[in-house]
Parts: sequence; C-alpha cells; structure tokens
Amino acid sequence: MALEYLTQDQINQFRRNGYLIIPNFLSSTETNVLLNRAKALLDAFDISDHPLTKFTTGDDNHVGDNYFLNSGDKIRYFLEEDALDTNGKLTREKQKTVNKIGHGLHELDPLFRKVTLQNERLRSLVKDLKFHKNPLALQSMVITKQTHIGGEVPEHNDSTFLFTSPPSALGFWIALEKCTSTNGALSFLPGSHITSPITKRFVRLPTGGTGFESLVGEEEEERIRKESERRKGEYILEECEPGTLVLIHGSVLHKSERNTSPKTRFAYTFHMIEGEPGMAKYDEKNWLQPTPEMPFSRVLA
Ligand SMILES: O=C(O)CCC(=O)C(=O)O
Repeated sequence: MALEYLTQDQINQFRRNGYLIIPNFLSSTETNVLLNRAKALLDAFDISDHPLTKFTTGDDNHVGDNYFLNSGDKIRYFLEEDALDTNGKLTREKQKTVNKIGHGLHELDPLFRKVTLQNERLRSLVKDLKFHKNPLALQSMVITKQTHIGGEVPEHNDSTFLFTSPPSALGFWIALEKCTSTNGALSFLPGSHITSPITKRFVRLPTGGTGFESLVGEEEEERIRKESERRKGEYILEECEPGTLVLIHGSVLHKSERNTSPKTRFAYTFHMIEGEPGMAKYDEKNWLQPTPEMPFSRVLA
C-alpha cells in the first residue's frame, strides 16, 4: 500500500534507531494553540485543592498516590520535587511548580483531543508505521520543564510504565517550544530498543501505591544495567523546533536533563498500545486503568 505521510527512509530510520524526529508535524498555529491552552490550564489550576499542599501532615500517605492513580480520566497537575519548601509552602508562583499535567487531556480537552484522536495526519502516519494493528491511545501529558526548576527525566523506556505482554507502547512527543541543550531537550540511545529488553514494570502494589516488579533475574538485570552504563557516551541529544514530533519506540532508552535555562520547554506527549484482541495483554497491575466511562480510544476508525 502507498505511504500516506512517512517516507520509507523515515520508517527504516525509526526501526533502526528506535525513534524518529519529524520536524513541522504541527504548524506554528497548531503548536501555539496547544501551548496557549497548556498555559491557560496552569493559570486555572487551583493549587489550594492539591493533595500535596492540602495534606502535608502525613495523615494519609496514599492521598498523593490516589491523585496519581486515578488521573487517567482526568486533568490533574503533578508538582516538581522542589515545588514546596520544608514548611509545605510553594517555593514560586503556582504555574512554575507544575512538572506535568495528565493523563486524560487527549480525551477531555477539545484542543488536545483534536491533535490526538481527530487528526488525519496522525492517522496517516500511524497507518504508514504499522507499529500496531489496532492502536489505542491510553494517556497524555503536558510536560512543562519550567525554568530552573524543571527536573531531569532519568534514563528509561516507556514500556516499563505502560506495560503490555508482549511490550507494545509507542510514544508521540511534540515540542511546543524550542528544545535545546540547556532547557532539557530529549536524548536517545539509538538502537537500544533492540538491545535492551524490558526488565521491569511499574505496577500498582497490593498494599497501595506503586512500585516496580522485576521481569528478569538479577544477573540479567545487572548485565543490562552494565551495558547501558557502557554505552552512556553514545546518547544523542536531539535539539528541535516547536511543532516537531518525536516518535519513541516503547523499548528505546531515552532521558532529558534538568532545565537550567531561563526558557521553559513545554511538550505534549501521548502514548498508544496494541489493542487487537490476542496480540498484547494489558492487565490490572498497570498503574493506569481504563474506566467504564473512559475506555482507551481506538485511533483508527
Ligand atoms: O519530556 C521529557 O522531558 C521526557 C519525556 C519522556 O521521557 C517520555 O514521555 O517518555
């Protein structure tokens, strides 16, 4: 079948490297619409209701966990580690304390929905890539990387956090602002999706909260850890312009550094998994659970 959006070269590059940079996926108008919407959400965010500021006495250790675990069908706000001082007071204006907004933007917010679930360009790309037979969009986030406070995202692969058996996560990450070496552009370990298997998964713990469950023996985990340590110098920093889409294979290792600059680095990201019955199992251990009111949405009609 003829390709609709990607070139065969781009598809080959994605298969080889485990990620693909697609400049100008969104026009500057489309990008600014999302950036302005993200900023408006931050302005409207009522921090007085937030569990981190409301429950500082340790009365209920799981309030923060539940705020996160039940955010799949909501628009919620997750704060930077340095957002509060030791007295539980905000260290800066509320907009600048937010690390990310998640996880139901693609369903609930009309502007983010339009780019994710009502986007012919995206559907064409997804059909060309053939990564999934029946792609389901399951979560979305705006990551704000605020000036000076925006924290690092350590090396990881996305299938650890959005686990299916076999792994099938695919990330779509769209720069809403220019991404540079000082404001926390993404960097990737090319080809690591082939050499670094998923060794653990992020799960709901039976005792409440979340944790990691190992999928391989200790020896194998150690071997893989050493291998990624050995290849540390091979990371490629991908600076990019607003409107750039980065496709991220669920197994490729990637990270971003702390924003040490005076410029924010807003990005919109969402993920898909395989939804075709019998092809990949999504189970109840995952932190993110579909709800009857909001099941994961099919991307292709
Ligand atoms: O935006 C970032 O800095 C990190 C994003 C990321 O690693 C992800 O979405 O998997």
